[in-house]
Order: sequence, then C-alpha cells, then structure tokens
Amino acid sequence: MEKFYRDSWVEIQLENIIYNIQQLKKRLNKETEIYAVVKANAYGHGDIEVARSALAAGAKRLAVATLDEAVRLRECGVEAPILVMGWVRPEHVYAAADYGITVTCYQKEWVEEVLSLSLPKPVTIHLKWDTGMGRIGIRKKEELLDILPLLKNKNFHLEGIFTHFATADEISTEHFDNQRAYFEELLHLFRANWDGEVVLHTGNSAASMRFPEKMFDYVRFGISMYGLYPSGVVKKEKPINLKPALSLHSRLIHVKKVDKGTPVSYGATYITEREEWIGTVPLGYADGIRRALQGAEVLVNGKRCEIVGRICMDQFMIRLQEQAGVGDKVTLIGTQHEETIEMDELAEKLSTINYEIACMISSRVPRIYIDKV
Ligand code: PMH
Repeated sequence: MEKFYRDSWVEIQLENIIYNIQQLKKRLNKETEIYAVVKANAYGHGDIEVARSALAAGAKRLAVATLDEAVRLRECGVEAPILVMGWVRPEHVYAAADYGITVTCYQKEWVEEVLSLSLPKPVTIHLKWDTGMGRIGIRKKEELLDILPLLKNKNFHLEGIFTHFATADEISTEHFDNQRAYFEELLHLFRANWDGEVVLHTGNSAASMRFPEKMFDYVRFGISMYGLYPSGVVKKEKPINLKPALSLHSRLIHVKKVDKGTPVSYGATYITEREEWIGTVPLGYADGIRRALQGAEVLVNGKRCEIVGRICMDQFMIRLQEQAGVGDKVTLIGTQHEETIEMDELAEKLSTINYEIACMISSRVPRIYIDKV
C-alpha cells in the first residue's frame, strides 16, 4: 500500500532480514546456499519486498507454497529461481513452464498426466521425499524406482530433490536423525538409478541453524529470516543471533477518564473498578487482532497497558496507566523506550506459535518498509 489513511500499520525493517540472512550464511558451510521462503506473503511481511531484500543479502533462490504466489513474484519482475513446494495441478504445469517456475513432484499419476501434455518447453521439477513428515512426498523405495524412468522424458527437467523435517526444533534429535538417515538411503538408491546432477535441500530454519554441517546444497530459511526462533528450544539455544523484522503499531484515537463502574465494549463484560483512563485503538479482529487477545498488553509511552473489554472488528480499548493523548503511539509488537513486546508473547497468549501471529495480521493493515532495496 503506497498511500493510506489509517492510523495502524506494520513496520518491516528490511535491514534486519538482511542481517538474519548474513548471520545464517556465517554459520553454514561455504557450499550451502539459501532458499528464502517467502510463501504466505513472506509470512505476512510482504513477498516482493522481502524477496528483493533476501536476494540482495545473498539468498540465491525463493520458495513459495502455491503457483499463484510464484507467478505474482514473476509478474513483479523477480527473476531468481522460484520453487513451488506445494501441489500444482498437472494441467497448470503449462503456466509453470512458461513462467520458468520450478514445481514439486511426488506422485506417479501426476507424472503420467504431465507426460500426456505437449509442453512447449520442459518443466523444471524437484522431487519431494517424505522421510518422516507425513505430509507430501515419495515414501517408499519402490515408488521412487517407479517414477524415475518416467522422468527421463523431454517434458521434465529434474533439477533437485528435497525433504522436510518434522522435529528439527525439538530437544530430541531422534526423529530428525532417522529422517536424515532415510534421506541418505533414498539418495543412494537414486544415484544408482539416475545419471544427472541434482541439487539437494533438506533444512528449514531450525535444522539449518542447529545442524549446519548436516545440510546439503541449499537450506530453506523461513521463520528465522524474519528474525523469529522456530521454537522455545531453539530460542534458548540461540545458534545465531536474530533481529525481528516486524513491528505492529497504531495510535490512540480517543482517550477518556471514566468513573468507577463504567462498562467497556460489547457485552459490557469489563466494568472499571475505579476511576480509569481508557484509550481506544483503531485495530480489531478484522485486522487479525483476535478476540482472544483480550487481556494482552500493548505499549503506550513505554508503559504496558492491558486490553480491556471485548475486541471489536475495527477497534479495541486499553486501560492506560496514566493520561495519554489522541495520536500517541500504541505498539502491539515491538519496542517503546525500555519495553518490548515480542511476537512470542502474543503467540503464548493465544496458545500458538509465532508463525501464526505473523501470518494472521490481515492485508487491511498497511505494511511500511524501512530501508527498501
Ligand atoms: N520448507 C518447507 C517445505 C516448509 O513447509 C517450510 C515452512 C519451510 C521450508 C520453512 O520452515 P521454517 O519457517 O521453519 O524455516 N512451512 C511451514 C508450514 O507448513 N507450517 O508452518 C511452517
């Protein structure tokens, strides 16, 4: 959004995204390159701006979940290789080939359907192996042996192979080690049955930061590129230092001193216990500020203030610690003076993970970019 009139906004420090990539690069083997994972509008941060910054910082490729996300990047002039990690319908492979977008392949039936198309040029594919995530991918050796001969066809250019870890952010490495061992087994079989060179990528943020020596040609760097740790375990271990890129702000649009016993918001569920300063903030559940965040805190003039009463669609109320003015800045995620509210604090309040908080801030909230490349 270039121009907007709202008094609520998300700020993205693009230099922090660059910093986080540089920190990971320092930790990885020299030969390991980076896919910047920019699906879901770059975890809510803004796909185009993040993609450009990530590439400027040295990420070599981009990864998204859907073909639409990939096409959007291409249409905006992004020329780097893009991988769609999720499902693409066989008949949509035309578009992928046309845009030069790499798609993920893991089903014999899918391969057979693509074989029946007369593509003007081959589609570049990466094989997905399910080594223990249980989501999508080739699981059995027989499946792999069935598919490989079909890929020796002019419609396909097999360029890469990948898998995804289910537990790389947990203390126990048992499942991670099993997944990795099975990946090696499948790789051995693949190499005995395929002549061409392929690139290999396995690690998400957790795996790439914690086990850099166990990575292959690329890692797929998502949550930590945005400056967030994938779990409490990794946050405590802190394999690299990260700087969060996103902060969320608004401004008071109304301030009032009310008497003891004043009801606030729908249902009149909050009644002031004494004379209180109540502020109104122009953000609500239509912006992704979930109603369950009632009772969470925001910052005004560096002080924590509780969200009181029900959160409405476009507004919520807070109990101010002291008198404040219309226009004073309200920070829901980020720092004011000495106080910081991390995305993890909101995630904990909602019994979820920071990934979900980043993705839930709706497109109605304008994103402002600092240090755009
Ligand atoms: N690779 C794949 C296949 C993914 O699905 C994801 C994230 C990543 C890499 C990046 O992981 P990171 O953000 O932990 O670094 N996917 C998801 C997901 O499907 N739900 O939460 C995160």
